[in-house]
Amino acid sequence: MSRAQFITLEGSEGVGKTTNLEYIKQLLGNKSIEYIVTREPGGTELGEQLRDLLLGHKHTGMADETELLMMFAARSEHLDKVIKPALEKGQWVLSDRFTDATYAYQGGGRGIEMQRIKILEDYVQGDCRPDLTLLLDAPVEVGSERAGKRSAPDRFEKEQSDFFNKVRSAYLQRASDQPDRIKVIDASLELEAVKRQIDQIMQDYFKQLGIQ
Ligand code: Z5A
Repeated sequence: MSRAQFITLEGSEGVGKTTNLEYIKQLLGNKSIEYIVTREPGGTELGEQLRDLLLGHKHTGMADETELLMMFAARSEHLDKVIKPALEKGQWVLSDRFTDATYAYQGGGRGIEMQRIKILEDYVQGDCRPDLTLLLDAPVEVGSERAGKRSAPDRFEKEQSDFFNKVRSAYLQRASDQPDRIKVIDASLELEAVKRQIDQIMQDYFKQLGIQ
């Protein structure tokens, strides 16, 4: 049996990460794979408190570097308390966002040098990286419309479309740089068509790992 896998879901706001996470859980369940589901920023008590500070409107003028460091502070706790222990126990980890989001939002969106993010990634994570990343991609207007229908905007959702276009480009650039790990899914399609793409990727992945 292969070692436990670390899978992440990425994409800009409202593309359908949370919705499709449920579908991936089903696919793992069908293979009797033990897994945990988590999210970033968050996933631990401290991480969820940092999430509230990051997404809430109390600190609207937060410096970009502060935002970056808080993302990695939450991630450090998440790795230590949740992700690494689960993987060590043989449980797969399914995370709604991880470090690709930092490259996309703080790097692409805020304009922080990617090299600085890489230094923090290496420092905080050591050699821990996701094994597979599903990038749900859709034009910014599609995600904003879906997210808008759902709830009041958080501190990130208040950003303008220019910001989200930069986020999307940074994600797509990473996918083009790391095609073996990051699989791009056309999330602008209706939900059933999105699920079919996810199913194909996951079945190929199971096959690659020798999971019947
Ligand atoms: N952030 C960061 O800046 N740096 C970092 O390092 C990390 C995060 C880790 C929180 O993320 C914020 O943190 C995020 C980036 C930043 N801010 N933004 N923007 P989050 O994941 O909690 O927030 P989010 O991106 O806004 O995700 P979301 O709100 O949970 O959206 P989603 O999960 O992608 O979408 P959804 O809730 O599954 O779907 C939205 C609606 O669309 C819902 O009504 C669905 O029923 C509907 N939907 C879904 N798929 C479809 C299709 N295919 N057709 C039609 N309708 C659909």
